[in-house]
Amino acid sequence: MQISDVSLRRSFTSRGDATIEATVKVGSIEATVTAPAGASTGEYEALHLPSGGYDSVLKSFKKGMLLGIDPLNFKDVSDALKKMDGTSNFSQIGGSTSFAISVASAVAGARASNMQFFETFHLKHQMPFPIGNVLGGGKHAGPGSPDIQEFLSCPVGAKSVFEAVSANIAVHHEVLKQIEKRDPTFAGGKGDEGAWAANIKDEDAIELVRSSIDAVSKQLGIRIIMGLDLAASTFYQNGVYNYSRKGKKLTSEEQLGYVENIIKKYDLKYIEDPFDEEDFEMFSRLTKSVNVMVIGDDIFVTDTKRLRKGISMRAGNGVILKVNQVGTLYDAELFAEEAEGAGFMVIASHRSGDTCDPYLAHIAVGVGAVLMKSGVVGGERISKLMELSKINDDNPQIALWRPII
Ligand code: 2PG
Ligand code: MG
Repeated sequence: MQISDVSLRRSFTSRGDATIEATVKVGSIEATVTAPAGASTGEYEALHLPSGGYDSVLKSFKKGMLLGIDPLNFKDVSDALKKMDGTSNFSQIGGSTSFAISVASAVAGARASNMQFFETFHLKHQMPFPIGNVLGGGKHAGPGSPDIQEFLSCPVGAKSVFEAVSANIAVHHEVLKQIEKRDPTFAGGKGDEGAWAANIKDEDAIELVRSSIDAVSKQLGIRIIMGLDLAASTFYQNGVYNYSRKGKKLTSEEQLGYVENIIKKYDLKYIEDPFDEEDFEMFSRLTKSVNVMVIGDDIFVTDTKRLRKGISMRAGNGVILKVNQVGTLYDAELFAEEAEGAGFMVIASHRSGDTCDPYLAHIAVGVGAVLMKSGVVGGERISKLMELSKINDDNPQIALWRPII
């Protein structure tokens, strides 16, 4: 089986960012994939698009380097893309091009072999629970919204993915009700990922989401845990955490105390990026002092080298995996393998600017993720959630993760 053709087109993400769509052909079978794009990007991520955009991608794109490769050989496809690009961060062809070709090759290869895409991964498969943001702020919403980027809900007591997705949607609806009760003039705005974008301060928002989750959990009789993605690098400026929307500045030491305090006070079980992406030390201290999921996104950027440093310092106990941060499925799979080998949990994640492609669900199951972070509502989020639910229904032999928190 060989890649017989590759073509590129320009496209857009759900936020309207320019992006790349790739079609890979394997004989008469083909697959088309469009790359997502983040807003709260880590310093060390692959570059989404070169500054010259699509035209400059086309100048560096050499399709001949991919023809004849086995589309299911993640490594050969990755090596060819890296050779074509020639830089360490895909700054010539763009991480978007690399992502789209890498994923489309595997999807086309799976189709040509009558396999499901998730089956082409080499790690132990697992059915993750969906985790999604019901209220948002930071770089995903306007200046009146909280400094904290994501207020997350995860129904770990659900018996199926469908039940979990339904519970998260119920929480999303409950959050709207509670926002409207506080602010009858709320115009119903949402941020980039479909989470409510309300004019509310961080702690009031935590309290509101906490009470919404508790109400739905009680009503449905399902355990639902709450989490936050602070995306703290986005407001770490000149050595302090600058919560500018509520006029508060915290030193690193104070930030640690603040995070420990809200974890305890609101029974949070999941904390992502509570510190700046360079502060491995603080990640490590928090992981020692609390018994919750401490997850690194911008700190690791799906990069195995940065992860190794994190593992040696126990800077967290889980990682976000975003294929477009590193550029290829091969590198993302190595990253997941390294994380799992060290006992770190893997959370496969969407991007704030995403597409209606459903493939994240297969990546999540394929790498044995414990959670799939993909929002709650919106076409580009629902496509992934329903694909995960379908994989769950069609493959009862793949067990749902058993939460350890
Ligand atoms: C994150 C992501 C996805 P972005 O920080 O975890 O929610 O946001 O894609 O903007 O980096
Ligand atoms: Mg994040």
